[in-house]
Amino acid sequence: MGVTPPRAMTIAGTDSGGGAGIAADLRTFAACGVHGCLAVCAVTVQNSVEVSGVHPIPPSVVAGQILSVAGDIGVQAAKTGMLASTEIIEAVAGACDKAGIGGHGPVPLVIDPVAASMGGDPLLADSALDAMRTLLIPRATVVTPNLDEVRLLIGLDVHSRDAQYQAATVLHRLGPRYVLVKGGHLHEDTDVCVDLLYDGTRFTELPGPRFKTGNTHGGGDSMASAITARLACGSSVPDAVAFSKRYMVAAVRHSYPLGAGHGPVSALWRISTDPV
Ligand code: PXL
Repeated sequence: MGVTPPRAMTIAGTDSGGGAGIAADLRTFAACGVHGCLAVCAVTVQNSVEVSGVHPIPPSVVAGQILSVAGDIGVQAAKTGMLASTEIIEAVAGACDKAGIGGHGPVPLVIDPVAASMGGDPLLADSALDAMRTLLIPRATVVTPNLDEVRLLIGLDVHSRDAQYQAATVLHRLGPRYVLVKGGHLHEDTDVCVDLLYDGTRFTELPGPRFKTGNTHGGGDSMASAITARLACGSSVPDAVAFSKRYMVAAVRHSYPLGAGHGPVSALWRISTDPV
């Protein structure tokens, strides 16, 4: 008989192209040695070029998935991705509260505030940003916005390292324990990409190489999932974030073309035979 691994849950949407969303999350969980559970919030009709349909799941079904898993299997960490609507955010916040997920309790919650696809297709209603700010981000152990999401959440356009620090400070006031402001869209003409972690007291810069590739579909999802997986294994937040940065550098290095649009990062590099 095998030993039961740590369990992590993704609360997110599906991508029929298999590059982003729940597919990316479960690949990353598997590559990091944790058992992945899932609560589907929306089904997208999607290929590498466009999102041509978004079909939200009834909020009670979303909450049901979370509570069913929590009441039996149990999870040591969870993350949210595409949540689609205010009603689903309300259901997720309520179910997480009941299940003891996030809210600075013993089960960490990573919030990836997904708002749009790489091609700019909306994955979250504009009217749902307020629920994201007030119901979910305050429950987060770590919130992981990119710079587009920073602009939507707090109205700050980040074009400098100073502004990235300011964004982390403003976002921290919403109530998460940690903020990770990802720097992928900052200084895109340089060969470094600096993410910034802030715990309300201390800033930690996480520099990494920048790759010239358009094949970064699912990158944000995979990064948040790698953090979640390590938290499920008992790592501290700074260790989990540092791990996920190393993990993502390799995942982007191994990204591959797929279809005519944006290819995905390769969450599989860790279980391939290629040396990193
Ligand atoms: O990468 C963000 C994302 C998350 N979830 C789903 C997506 C995407 C991007 O396209 O389709 C379902």
